[in-house]
Formats: sequence, structure tokens, C-alpha cells
Amino acid sequence: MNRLADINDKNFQKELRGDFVRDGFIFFPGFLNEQEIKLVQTKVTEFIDKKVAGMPEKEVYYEDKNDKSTLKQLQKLFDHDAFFFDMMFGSRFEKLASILLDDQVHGKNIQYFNKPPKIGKPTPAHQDGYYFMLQPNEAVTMWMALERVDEENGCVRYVKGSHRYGMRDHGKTKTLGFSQGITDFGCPNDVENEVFFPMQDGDLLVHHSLTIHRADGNSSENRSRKAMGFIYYADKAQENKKAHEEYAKQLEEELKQTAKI
Ligand SMILES: O=C(O)CCC(=O)C(=O)O
Repeated sequence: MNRLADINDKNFQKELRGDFVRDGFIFFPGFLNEQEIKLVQTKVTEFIDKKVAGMPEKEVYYEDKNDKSTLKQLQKLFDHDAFFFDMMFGSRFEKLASILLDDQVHGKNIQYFNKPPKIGKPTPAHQDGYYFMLQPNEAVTMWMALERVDEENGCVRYVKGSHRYGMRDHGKTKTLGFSQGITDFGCPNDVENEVFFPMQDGDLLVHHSLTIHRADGNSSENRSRKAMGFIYYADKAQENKKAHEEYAKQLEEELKQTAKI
């Protein structure tokens, strides 16, 4: 597939949607060009320096909250900075989400993810739709590398085609930022169909809300693993707002009680 093709090209859109429907994900190398990704990297660094201190504590996770160098996750960047608002809404990311879901879409979250060297933990296998609580469960998560990512510092792994088999059972995990994981992950089908993605900065992965995925921990001595996530819901997906708010409230209380935030 020629990923350099213009996403406004109808044939290319059809190809992208076809791959997405079949596999539950697409890989789009070089979604941002060198100049674009450099600007994003600069804006992310500025954001961390200037804005994080003023964010609500429930939107900022550290591996060790007493050590600011262990920042691991930020939520809702678009609420705090116009640059990220413009990345989320009316952007090429939004356009791609709309092509893949074959619907109008609603931007819900822009996240920053890091796995600090040596201590960045694995992301447990999960389906994002379990957190989203949608009917029908039609949404995408985009995951863009902000630097080189490989097996050493924490690749994303997908179970190809898993979005076609519904929601698996999830249970609580001990991983901050990914509180729910698939309880019986690891059956032969999961293992045989798993694919992983070494990436360069500016490369983009997009997965369906039912696609099973996980990520490695960061076992490197000195490399971070920085990335951004974008979440869009299809217009046809109805959110169970009450259940979602209750879940978010309960999670916040638990994280406070266990001194994680
Ligand atoms: O950054 C990671 O480790 C995984 C991200 C992820 O699983 C997600 O965005 O759903």
C-alpha cells in the first residue's frame, strides 16, 4: 500500500478502510513529515515544561509521583493548549478517523504516553472499548510515535482480526493508566495472530476499539518511549455516560487512596 498517497484520494480511502475492517488496525508510516513531527515534539516538550503543573492531578500520571522525571501519561491535552486542540479537531487525524469508521467522528481525548527507561511497565492486553462503554462499540485510537520505538523500549502489539470477536472479559490490573486487562489473554489464537510494530517518529498506528492490544515495558538503560494517543468515537456510537462517569469517579478515588495520584 502506498502510504504516501493523499488521504483525500477516494481509492486510497477505500484501501485504508478495507485494511482496517479486515485487520482491526492500520499502520501508516510517515503520517507526519519530518517538519511536522519536529514541531509536535517541540510543542510536547513545551507543554510538559509549562502546563503540566497546572493540570488536574487525575490527568497526570507518574511512575513515581515524587519523581517528576518519571512522567508517564497526560490526558486531554486539547483542554490546555490550542496547538493540541487543532491537532484533534478539524485535522488530518480527524479526517482519517472518519474514513476508517465510515462516519462522522467526535474527538474525545489526546494523550501523551511515556515509558521511562528501566521502569516503564508493560501495558496489559486490553480492548479500549471496554473503557469507552459504547453502543455500538465503534471508535478508534491512534497511536503516534514521538521517537524511535522498538522491542527494547516498548512496541505496541496487536492481535490481528481480534476486533471481529467481540468484547473479552476484563479485570483489574495493577498498572497505572491501564486499570483493566483481559483476564484470559494468551490463548493460542492471541499468540499466533499477534503482530508488533517498530516505529519511527511521525509513524502512526490506528486500531479499532475492539482490537486486542498490549505494549512491552521499557527495558532499555537510557531511552524513553514517547508517544501520543488520539481517541475518536463514531457518531453512531452511543456513550453510556452515567456508567462512564461512575467508573472515572471510582478510579480517581482508588488512585487517591493508594497514593498513585
Ligand atoms: O502506550 C502504550 O503503551 C499503549 C497505549 C494503548 O494501549 C492505548 O492507547 O490504548
